Amino acid sequence: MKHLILLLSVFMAISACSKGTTPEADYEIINIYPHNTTYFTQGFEFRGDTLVEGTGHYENSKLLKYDHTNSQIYAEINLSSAFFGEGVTILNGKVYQLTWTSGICLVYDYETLTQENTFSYTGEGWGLCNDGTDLINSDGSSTIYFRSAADFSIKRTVTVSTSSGINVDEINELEYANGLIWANIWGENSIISIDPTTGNVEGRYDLSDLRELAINEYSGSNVLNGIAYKDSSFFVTGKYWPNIFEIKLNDQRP
Ligand SMILES: [Ca+2]
Repeated sequence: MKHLILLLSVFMAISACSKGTTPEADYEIINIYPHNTTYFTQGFEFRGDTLVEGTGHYENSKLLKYDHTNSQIYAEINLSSAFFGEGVTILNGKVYQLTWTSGICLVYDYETLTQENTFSYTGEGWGLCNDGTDLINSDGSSTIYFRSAADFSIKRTVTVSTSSGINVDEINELEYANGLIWANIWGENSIISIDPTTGNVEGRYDLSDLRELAINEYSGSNVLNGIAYKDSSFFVTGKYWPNIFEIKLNDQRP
């Protein structure tokens, strides 16, 4: 691990120099934890110190609770082979897990991961988070849906767009923190922050260097996907990545 951290320091220094007009990187690495390279990460959220992760792919979708510091698994279930797991969030003692094209949101008891209920929805399921009241999901488009936790009905939507009025689609895994929605953009290895009231993009963070680090350690590392927030840090990973990176995102507010 020490060698990896040294390598990281060199890599970050080179990266910062190469940015030229942007001397300050978009983030700072605080710590690095292991991540199982068989996990095709689709949902990523902390409850206290416990990390809840949902993974995808047919016949290999899981829901897990574990200790991110040592990968000790507290609970794990396999989804039906018919389901391709997607976003995951925890609200009021329940875990909600989307499925990609099945139109089914699975609802579990948080403590036991026993499935208790299902909700149906129209369209695809991608990312999922919550603001303490409503469930918030993406579907790969530029629309973000705010839904009732009681029945998954749509309460309102926002369209994610830049200050130039350009819609941002491919919104994937989500996290709600500091009054903003944080989202992976599928395929871009970047994170944006979104005003939940207007849908305006407030900040954009290029994390592609983290994917390079992941690939250097495991060549099968896929795209960045997975944002979790705990104790003022963001924890990010990707599909099949060998690492979870604890990072501080630099403040981009004017
Ligand atoms: Ca998340």
